[in-house]
Amino acid sequence: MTATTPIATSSDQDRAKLAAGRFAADRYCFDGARLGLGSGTTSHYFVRALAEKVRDGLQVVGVPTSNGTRDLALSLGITLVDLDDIDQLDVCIDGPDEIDPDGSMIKGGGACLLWEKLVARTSARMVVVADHTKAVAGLGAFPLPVEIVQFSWGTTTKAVRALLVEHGYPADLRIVRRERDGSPVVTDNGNFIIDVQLDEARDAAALTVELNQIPGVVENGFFVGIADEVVFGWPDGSAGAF
Ligand code: ABF
Repeated sequence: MTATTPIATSSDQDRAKLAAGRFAADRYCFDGARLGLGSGTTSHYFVRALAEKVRDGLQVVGVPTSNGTRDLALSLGITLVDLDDIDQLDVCIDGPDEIDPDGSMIKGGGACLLWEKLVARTSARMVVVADHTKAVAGLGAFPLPVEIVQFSWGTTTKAVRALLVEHGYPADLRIVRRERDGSPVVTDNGNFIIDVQLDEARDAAALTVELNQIPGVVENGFFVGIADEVVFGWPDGSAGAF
């Protein structure tokens, strides 16, 4: 029986995230599992619940999707491996910023989308862990993160805008380079993030391919056709897989 050490939660959303993370650790982690470890607070609730099982003797290895998740997993005693050293992960557990009824997502609010998509794509199953607020009828209210190289980032941003105009979005749609404390956010890969306010993302499947064809674009936050299952958590502590 896993002793569940209480994790302080402060809000309905936090309680829902905790429920989703714990549910995923119980449902998808087995002895010998090779796991993709997501980034963001919901994924980190999963990592903490997984660590309790590891302390109880569960044998797993993990591949982190960010330096932050790497540091958390190592601090909790979870064995990490390099993605290049294994042919495939059994399951990746990661969280969205938005997820629609088809399982398409916007991710990257935490600026970790590149490793997240690489790890998700190298996993036999991709399981999304989300609190109840992440479910949307259609993507786009959350700004779409696009990871771009620092060199000539303004030129790349103009090319992104031109592509979106070709797709029928307004020429003045809001695109901003993400900053924190007045400085540009730099990803774990040394790149910038621009956030694109689409409002209503009508064509995520096409854009997720076309955006990456723009010189200077490294990856985008549309995750289409990647999620296999979704675990939603609710503030009352309940959770379920769909
Ligand atoms: C990361 O976690 C990001 O892709 C996504 O933006 C974020 C979701 O964060 P949280 O679980 O904290 O809501 O995976």
